[in-house]
Amino acid sequence: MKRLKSLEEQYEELIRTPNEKTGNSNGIVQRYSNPVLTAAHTPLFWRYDLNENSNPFLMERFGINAVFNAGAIYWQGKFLLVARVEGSDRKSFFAVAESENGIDNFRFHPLPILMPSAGEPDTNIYDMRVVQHEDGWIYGLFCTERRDPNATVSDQSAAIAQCGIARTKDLQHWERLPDLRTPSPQQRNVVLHPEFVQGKYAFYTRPQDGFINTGNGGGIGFGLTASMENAVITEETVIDKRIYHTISEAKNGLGPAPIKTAHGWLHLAHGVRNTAAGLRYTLYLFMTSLENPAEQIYKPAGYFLAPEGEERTGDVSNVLFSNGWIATDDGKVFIYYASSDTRMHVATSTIDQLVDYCMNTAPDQYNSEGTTQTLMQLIHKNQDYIDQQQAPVRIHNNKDR
Ligand code: M1P
Repeated sequence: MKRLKSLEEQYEELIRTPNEKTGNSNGIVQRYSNPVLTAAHTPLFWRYDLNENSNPFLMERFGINAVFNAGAIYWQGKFLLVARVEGSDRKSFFAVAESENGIDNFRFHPLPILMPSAGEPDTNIYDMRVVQHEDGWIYGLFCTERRDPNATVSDQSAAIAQCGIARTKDLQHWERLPDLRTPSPQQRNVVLHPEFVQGKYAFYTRPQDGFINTGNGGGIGFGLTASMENAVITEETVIDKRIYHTISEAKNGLGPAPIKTAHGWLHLAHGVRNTAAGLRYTLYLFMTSLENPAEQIYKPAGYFLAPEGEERTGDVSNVLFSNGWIATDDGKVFIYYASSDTRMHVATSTIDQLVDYCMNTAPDQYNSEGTTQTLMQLIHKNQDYIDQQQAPVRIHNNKDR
């Protein structure tokens, strides 16, 4: 009993710890000192049998390995994360955690989501994108993974990934719909656009040939379907390609559903490159046209968030991954991202900052000379500005910069 009391105290202290801003904002986003969700944030009554008679050693009866890759939605005045919770048996499931301010004090709802299957049972489900669609439903799109039926007995890792679809009105009761069908043999990182496009449901996809490698596929795709009850995409157009010697040369995938701004749809995605130390996942932004969300209009070079400090290590090190963000009515943006497939963090920004970043950061020139020229232009611009500052009449004196 003494140990249980101590566990409860530690748990409450963890949940109630305030999350402070770190001092190193790059002007694009503000990071915070603590993760917002970890395995230790899951309720004690999920992990322990609290009955002294059936658990005299007060041992964990259900191991939780990690909490990461959460979808996000602002719902009834609260910030909700639909987290990927991974048991120590390597199976993931979804569970909702909520906070009043979106920065700290995230607390799990008592029960996880019991996701119904669609025909053949899912072996593993993960990475839900939560989308409030204009048709009135909240949709959850996630990866459903099943063993490859053609795999040999000696190969116990070959899998087929597809996009599972479920919908809800209350985030508690979920109706499972048939999995999305596309021309690609594998799909992961599929996202529903929040509005109808040409009167149809619009999906961002990530066609790929293999479970890990994209093969001839890859890139962020776009396709339309008339119905969610029988979602079939017959034509996928790649709207953001993977390109040699960029942060997404190996693969990329859309994160959460895009945010509508006055200047276009704002998209958050992950890009993956190969290194001698394995794959490196970073986060990048781009924008597409309001008239045609499949038409890219701005894409700054490189990433805007990459693993730092403790974010660099975990079950799959050197990974930042995001499938959830929340834009509030006052123009703030809460970016929820996971580090190294282990824990969840928040970074804050505003629509104005993120749009400014997209519109005014130079695009990739795809070679070192172009990169150097981009830098030269900035240096010369700054030199001109400094020269003007030294002139007797200053153009302005903005102390906030
Ligand atoms: O391990 C890093 C990520 O790998 C996959 O993402 P992608 O399909 O883009 O490679 C997913 O399994 C994701 O969950 C995971 O975080």
